[in-house]
Amino acid sequence: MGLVKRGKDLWFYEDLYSDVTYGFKVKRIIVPETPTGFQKLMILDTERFGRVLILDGIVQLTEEDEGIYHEWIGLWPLFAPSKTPENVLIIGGGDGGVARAVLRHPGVKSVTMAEIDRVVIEQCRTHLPAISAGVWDDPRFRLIIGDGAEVIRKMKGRCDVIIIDSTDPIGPAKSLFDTSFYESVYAALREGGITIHQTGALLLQPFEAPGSWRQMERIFDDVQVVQFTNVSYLGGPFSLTAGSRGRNVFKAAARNARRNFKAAGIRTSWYSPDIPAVPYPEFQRRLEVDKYGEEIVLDFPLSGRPPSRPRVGKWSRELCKAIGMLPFGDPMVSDPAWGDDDTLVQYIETSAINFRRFGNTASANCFTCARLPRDEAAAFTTGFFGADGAVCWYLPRGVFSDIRKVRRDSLIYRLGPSGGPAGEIRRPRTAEAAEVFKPSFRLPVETGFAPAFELVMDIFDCDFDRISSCEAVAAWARESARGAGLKTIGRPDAPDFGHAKKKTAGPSVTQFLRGGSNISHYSINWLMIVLNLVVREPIPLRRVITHAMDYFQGKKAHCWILPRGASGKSLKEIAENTVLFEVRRD
Ligand code: AG3
Repeated sequence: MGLVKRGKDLWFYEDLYSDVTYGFKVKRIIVPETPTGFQKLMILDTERFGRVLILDGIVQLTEEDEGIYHEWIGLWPLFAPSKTPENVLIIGGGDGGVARAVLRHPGVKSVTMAEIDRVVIEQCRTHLPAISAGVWDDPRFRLIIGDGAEVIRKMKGRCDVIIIDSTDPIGPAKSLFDTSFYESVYAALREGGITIHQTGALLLQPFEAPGSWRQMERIFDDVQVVQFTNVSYLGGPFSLTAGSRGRNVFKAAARNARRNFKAAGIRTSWYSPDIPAVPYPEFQRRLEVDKYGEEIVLDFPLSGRPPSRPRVGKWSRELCKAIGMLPFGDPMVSDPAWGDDDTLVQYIETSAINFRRFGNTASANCFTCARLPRDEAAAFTTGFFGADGAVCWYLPRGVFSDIRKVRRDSLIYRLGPSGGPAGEIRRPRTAEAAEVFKPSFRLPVETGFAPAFELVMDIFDCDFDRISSCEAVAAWARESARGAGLKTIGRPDAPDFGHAKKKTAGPSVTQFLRGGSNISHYSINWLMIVLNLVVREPIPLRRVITHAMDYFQGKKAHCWILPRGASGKSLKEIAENTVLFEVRRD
């Protein structure tokens, strides 16, 4: 929204979220919105907050409360380690606020700042001089105008602390949230070194801190979230995520901070070692979860006439209520002219629910990137269609640990009266990727075991740009179908639900295919994607999987092959035809 006139007053409204905003009255425009070549910069003057720096419509700092953010991000990593850090690297931070906080510490010997946007520095020096408070002339300070991602690659093992003072991962800062960037940050740290960066408002950006935590946990030896609240970053609890090189760096952080702070003898306004800036326990729990999605797939025979399309639509609406998820957009249904029995896809809050019919077998699935009331979803669905019994697959999706845990948690069972498993529980057969990729490997549709099959892929450590853009995921769906020799119908549907802004897990895409099937995608947590492809024909498995991994630049994938529409077969045979395997791309 930006600047808005209200009567004779001028107001500013922040644009970060599509459904909630932060607004204040403007006294004077100091620098009207100006493109810098990297982003749009604006500086306003206000009665309440003093001057305010805004980049791409998002408040970066206000004179009134900038000290909270700058002291915490600048001083927490200086006081947490046992030894005083001497060499500090700041990525971004063009307003100079972080450098000011860091240089207050007399033990710091050098501060290098790599800022990509010269205009931010110039404008802040002119119009917000108190933020940097003369750091530019400090002999310990060195400025590099350039891309932080490149600067850091040349700094192997030289930094004690690396502070990434960036905007959110939606503008020029995007590349700073890549796994390869974190790898170079780790390489640039000395043993015992710490890096820290902002990871957004914990409630309003619920996937950002957990995503970053998960990504950093794979690279750094320890990870810690620092939580604080200020006025200018809307949404209450705000997070900084820190990573260390060395195992026990954060263990004694609180004790070290008290001692080091005292020894440094500096006065602060907002930072204090006596404030334990740990996340609320609820956030800590969310950070530590290892599973980012749950899916239940149900195959059940239909008795009597197949359900009409409106009835399937009713199922999707009512299922949303039963599992407590909001539907997004309208359900998409296949057209009989496509030679399809019936397919319906309904996007929901964090992913989607699907219904497919293969003759008189129905196959439904319900996938959420949050908690799924699995048994309720199963009981509701079979009850709704009057099915008597079903074969169920419960798939833990987006599990970051190894394939053994994925197998242990993947369940194949028959549905009991209350919606839970009845009788025996089987697990998928695990295989080596090499076996599945052999020309002699037979898919369930090739052996005649089932009329269709589903290929499920969870791909990790993906390229942020590809998984966070609707256009990019739509292009994947199109290319992937073409590469597999599948005939697409219409265009991929990749609606923008404001994924990065609202409480969804990421962009989704659905591409209908001729013959009653589709491919779909949801990205989770800014770093992984989950893909499903349901087809009736054989596909070149290896080509499809490696294409997806190359396209999203994922390093590892957990894949399942599930027979679909074979509910009449024994559970043992179904489990034998359900294959779980891991693929790596180094
Ligand atoms: N950079 C962090 C701005 C965070 C705004 N994001 C948000 N509210 N989710 C601040 C730069 C100050 N040196």
